[in-house]
Amino acid sequence: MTKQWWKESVVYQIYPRSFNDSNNDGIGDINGITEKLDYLKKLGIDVIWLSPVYESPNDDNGYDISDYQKIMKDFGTMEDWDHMLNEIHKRDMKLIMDLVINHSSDEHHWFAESRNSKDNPYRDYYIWRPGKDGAEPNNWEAAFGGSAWDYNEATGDYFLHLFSKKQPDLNWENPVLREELFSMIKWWLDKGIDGFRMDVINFISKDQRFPDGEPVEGKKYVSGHTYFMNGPKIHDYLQEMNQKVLSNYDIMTVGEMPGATPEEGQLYTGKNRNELDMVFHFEHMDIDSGAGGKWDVKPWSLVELKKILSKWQTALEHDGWNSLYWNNHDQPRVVSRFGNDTTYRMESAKMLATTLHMMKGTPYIYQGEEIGMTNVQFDSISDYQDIETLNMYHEKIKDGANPAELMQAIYVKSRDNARTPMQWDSTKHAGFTEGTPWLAVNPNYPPINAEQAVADPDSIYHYYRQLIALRKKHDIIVHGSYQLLLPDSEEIFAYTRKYESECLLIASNFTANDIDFTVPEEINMYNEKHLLIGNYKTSTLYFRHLITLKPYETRVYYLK
Ligand code: TEU
Ligand code: CA
Repeated sequence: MTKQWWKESVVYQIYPRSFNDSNNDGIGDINGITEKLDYLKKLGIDVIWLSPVYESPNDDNGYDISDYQKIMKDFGTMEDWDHMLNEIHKRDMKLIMDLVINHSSDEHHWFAESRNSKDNPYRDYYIWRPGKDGAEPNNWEAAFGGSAWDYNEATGDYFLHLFSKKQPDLNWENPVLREELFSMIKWWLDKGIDGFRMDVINFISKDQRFPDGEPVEGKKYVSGHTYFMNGPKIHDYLQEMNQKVLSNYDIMTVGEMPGATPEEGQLYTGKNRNELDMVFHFEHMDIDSGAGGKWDVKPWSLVELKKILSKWQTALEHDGWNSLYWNNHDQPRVVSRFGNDTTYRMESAKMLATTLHMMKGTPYIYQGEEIGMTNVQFDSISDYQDIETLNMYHEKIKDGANPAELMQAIYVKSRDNARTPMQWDSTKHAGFTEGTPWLAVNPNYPPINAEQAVADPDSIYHYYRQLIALRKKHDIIVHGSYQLLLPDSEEIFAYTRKYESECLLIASNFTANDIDFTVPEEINMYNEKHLLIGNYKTSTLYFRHLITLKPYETRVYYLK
């Protein structure tokens, strides 16, 4: 394996609660993952990213950790985890764990101590500030609604929580806290894992003045992002973590970075920066959000999507590295969001996969994406479980919002779209559990499930297998330079990749209509031309200057 093996890898994200339930309590678990490792190996993935399985009260489904070195009972035991890691490594796959160290759970013993008294040894593990004019220290809004500060009787002051009030932010200014976290990180690495995905890692450094955010007419609480996103000491902290721990292991690290720009992305991942290997940015995940934020759904533009992804391809072209993703446990299903989850579900899922996997960077597949799982539309808000969705709904209903309109926004954007149980087969609850699933299975599972996909050679699953296999076979996919074509087209996403004497031409139709694609002149300088992969059987194997792309058709031509 080369030192930077993660540049050639494909990562598969597992959201354990919804992946596979081995003991029929309705909750996915670690032994359920181990049961499905051969399915993942057959898909061809190299690395598994496992969302949190640590002890947690589940206020935010495990992103609120109460013991970083214990396994949540719902998911099994540390022995189950050790067995899973061993089975993953036996299959020549790797495991990265989810590191949630911007905040802990309020049920972590550190916080229980910290809130006890102002002179408690753990006091400065968290961020405490006195109130101002009888109210919170500033006007920041928490991601899950309300103020980002909560009052604590015992000490008569407030603690910061950028997410839920049960997720108090850790105080990274405190070197003792940093050392505690570094030794926990080392403990997991010494257990043999292969790296980390780091949760909102670019939030850990806050402007210590904690100034008010920009006021917004009619809003009591507003964004404080300016004062904690890519904060003043973020690079110091990441370089310290790298120097003291990460650099001593052959691992991969990917930082989840809401609000990161390509320039910052280069600072986080540049080869001489000694920070992280790659980042998840969010720019392409915000293109269907209006001025009112995530729930203010607006039509998205392909021109804007191409501009954003191309900007990141170019910015990290020579130094730094991209992660490539459409989906994760926080985002709606891409075939429903940017494709067509009815008439052209199969074609558009394959087109989206091709468009992403042929770019430069490490591709991430989120569980169920490889079989074209779609968004869900539950009848009532009581069918939903996600804290972000529920808090938004109840807050807006209090403000007089129309329930039906809120449900429409929830259908498009709720995180529960990604969290309905993995659809394994057409038996009850899609084979996810023989109990009652913690969150209902999407009712469209009878035709959309892994068993059907593995049996159908034309399935999205087998198409993903081909894409992954191509990445292993052609260096140009990993190392080739990227060049966008037709930047102003709202129908076609076309680009080239070039490497030594080779070129790939990728052309994807993002519409439900036949669209003509004029092949760029420069292509004629190549003698050898053939179709590398396409999602229509009838894709021609040879060139013409004018190609008519069918609805959601994608083609990758190999040129030399
Ligand atoms: O998400 C960080 C984040 O920015 C989320 O607020 C995300 O943008 C939002 O949910 C999209 O609607 C990470 C985890 O991925 C998420 O599951 C956690 O809820 C959050 O941090 C707090 O740990
Ligand atoms: Ca279970």
